[in-house]
Amino acid sequence: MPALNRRALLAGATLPLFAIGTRPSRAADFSLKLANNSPVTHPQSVRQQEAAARIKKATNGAVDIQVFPNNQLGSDTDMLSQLRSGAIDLFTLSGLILSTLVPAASINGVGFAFKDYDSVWKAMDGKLGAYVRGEIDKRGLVAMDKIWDNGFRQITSSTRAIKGPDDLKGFKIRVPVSPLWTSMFQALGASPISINFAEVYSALQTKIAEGQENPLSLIQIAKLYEVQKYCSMTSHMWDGFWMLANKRGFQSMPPDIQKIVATELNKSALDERADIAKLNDSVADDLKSKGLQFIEVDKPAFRAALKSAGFYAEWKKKYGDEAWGILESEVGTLS
Ligand code: X2X
Repeated sequence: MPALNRRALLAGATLPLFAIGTRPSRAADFSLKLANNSPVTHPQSVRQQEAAARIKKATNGAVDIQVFPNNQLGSDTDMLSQLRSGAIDLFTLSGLILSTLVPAASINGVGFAFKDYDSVWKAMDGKLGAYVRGEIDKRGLVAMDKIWDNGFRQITSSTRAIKGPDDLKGFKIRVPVSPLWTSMFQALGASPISINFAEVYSALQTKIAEGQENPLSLIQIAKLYEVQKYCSMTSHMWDGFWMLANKRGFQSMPPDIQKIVATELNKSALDERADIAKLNDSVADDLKSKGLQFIEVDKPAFRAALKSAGFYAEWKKKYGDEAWGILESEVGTLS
């Protein structure tokens, strides 16, 4: 924690509630719940635990964050409602799913917008991210500055090898609950089914869905390879998790405390990005050794199929000229 904050806190003069360092251990002034949808061993969950520990220390116990990973508090849809009502204080959620409340938040998921991680972080830590956070703010939530990495998404299947867009015809693919995802896979001719992540493994196991799409790191950590046979390297979109706070709750804490919480959460987001980058070096080999068959695809063919189905034109209209202009200023012309 920055020395300045600590001194300000220790002074206690402006923050009588936080007579930090002058009292024996006692219940925290702020007990917060932080929830996510990722397995306990996912870097997201691990780094959130670390942030909670640092925040507790830096506030001398005034802020006690309990982390509930792995959908312990419900599906993404449930947890978003709980965040809005204040039953959950902090929640990491894919921007694409958040778009059910904040339409602009799915914009980073537009098909094939990003070519690599450099362009992702430049946009999300830059103008595009700032624009989306501004939209989130209008809906009573606070998004921390640094978005957490989920990753570039790849399509897996238990039934057929997807090599090009034609192979997606009628393919029963699970997608997260988000209009952009449904629209994109409909444009590709597939039959998308919206299912929260909490139910994905069983939906694949029972073949309610033939396939799904997720970053390799999650395919590994959530053991989806156990119920899937093929993995097509489409990298059709990049997806990340915004660290969201209930604004009323967050702003009920003194500004110095808010700053500590935000700083430490943002630091852990950067740690988590590095973890995923490291995982990305080895995860494909590991998945191959577990029996997943990898397929290299003709990416431009998927993009051309989206274009000819009118996908880009439709979403440009939905997001509006301002948002689309910011996206294109970061990644180049899309339509
Ligand atoms: O639901 C998914 O597939 C996941 C875990 O990638 C998201 O949170 C979007």
